[in-house]
Amino acid sequence: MNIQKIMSSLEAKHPGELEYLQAVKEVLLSIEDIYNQHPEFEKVKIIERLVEPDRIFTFRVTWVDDKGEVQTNLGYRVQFNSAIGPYKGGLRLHPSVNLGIIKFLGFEQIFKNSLTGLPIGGGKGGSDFDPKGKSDREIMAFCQSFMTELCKYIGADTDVPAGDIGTGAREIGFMFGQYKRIRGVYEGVLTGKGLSYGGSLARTEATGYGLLYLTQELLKLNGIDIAGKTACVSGSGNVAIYAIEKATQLGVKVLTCSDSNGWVYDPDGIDEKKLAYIFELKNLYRGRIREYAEEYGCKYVEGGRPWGEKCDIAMPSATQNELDGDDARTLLANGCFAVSEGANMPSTPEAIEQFLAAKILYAPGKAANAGGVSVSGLEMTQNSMKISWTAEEVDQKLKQIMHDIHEQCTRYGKESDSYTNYVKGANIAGFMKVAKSMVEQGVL
Ligand code: NDP
Ligand code: 2IT
Repeated sequence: MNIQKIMSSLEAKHPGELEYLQAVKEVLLSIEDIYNQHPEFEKVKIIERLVEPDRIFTFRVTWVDDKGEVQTNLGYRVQFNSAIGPYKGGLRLHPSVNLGIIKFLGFEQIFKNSLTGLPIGGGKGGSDFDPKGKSDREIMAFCQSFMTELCKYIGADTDVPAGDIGTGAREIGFMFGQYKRIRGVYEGVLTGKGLSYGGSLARTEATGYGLLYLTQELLKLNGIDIAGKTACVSGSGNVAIYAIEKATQLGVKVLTCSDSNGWVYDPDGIDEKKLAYIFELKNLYRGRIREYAEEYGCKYVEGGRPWGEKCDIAMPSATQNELDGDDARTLLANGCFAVSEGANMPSTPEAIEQFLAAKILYAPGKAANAGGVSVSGLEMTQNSMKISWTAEEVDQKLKQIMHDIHEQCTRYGKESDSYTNYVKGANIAGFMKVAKSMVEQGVL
């Protein structure tokens, strides 16, 4: 594999799609050796086919705001790869959304979904719509308009979207209603649905809980008990909230969380009661994390990220490239020995280099945050079978999946000095299954 040649060709074809190019390069560097040992992959040009999505839909989303003004946003759905199952991946609603971001997320999703062991391919979508400050009616108007176009391309056995940044239970509900209304079918076309209309128990908690299950495995393998450790978390959304909840249940003291305006440091730890406050603040009042610091009298820092605080474990759970080389050096200097990623691609390539060079325990998002899409896969199964499992059953299956993901990472990521490179492990394990399926299905 000539990585330089492939990357230059992609850079020429897709200039400016920086996050997508970053995600592709990381995977290629990880799989290079194993790819070169499999001439059957090169023979049918697996890499050249894998890095380009099967298809991309971009569309206009027009809706009317509360002042009666017409607003127009851009909508996207990238169907990246369906070698092992229907396209599957979330919908991001954030003003920063562009094609490069949706493509990076869709590309990552291929390998993550493969790692789960479930039959789901890779896709992603979203819009540059900003849900902040919008009324419920405006959110509904946007979601209905978005789905009016999206419904042409998705279906329970073809492409199954879900939540991501800015898309939670409220948005999924509005979108599901509109899909049903237009297509006239009641099917599991979205996951993360409400419990009264086909959602799975434990899906809301799944990404955060799964993150902790994987982190626990990481530490256990090295003979470290997670109880009694300190952690810094970024974000205060779906992933961060349930990561903090499970961490606290496991005896970890979580010192920080954040939003796009700033971060809080609570030396006493964010306990269940304080977490309930954050949940209401974020999901009911849609307020700012600054209010937590006012409520509990602790430190609030406007702007920036919490990586300067001393902790044992860092769990970036907000967005991509939120932890850079300098942050990584600071974390390491402060004794941080484990980083597990709740967000997708939160660490920059330079930060990852630092973690791997220091040989700390580092679990990339593809492995660490796969719990969300795993329970989405289980939601699809329950919808197909027209049954619902108990929360305990789903949680048990989630634990098993995270355990298996960890095992696959160690299988493919163990280096000669017995250090486990989870980046390599996750990328290779995810890639092998997809590549083999593509070979067996012929040149398409
Ligand atoms: P939410 O919208 O629920 O929460 C996102 C959190 O991150 C908010 O606190 C938000 O702050 C903050 N944030 C978002 N964008 C930025 C930014 N550009 N700069 C600083 N802070 C930011 O999203 P999720 O919790 O669902 O997603 C968080 C991450 O986890 C994303 O990377 C997502 O792709 C990933 N992920 C999500 C899964 C899921 O099931 N939901 C599954 C696997 C991964 P504010 O409110 O101020 O915008
Ligand atoms: O990044 C992710 O894995 C998600 N946003 C969840 C995707 C899903 O289909 O549940």
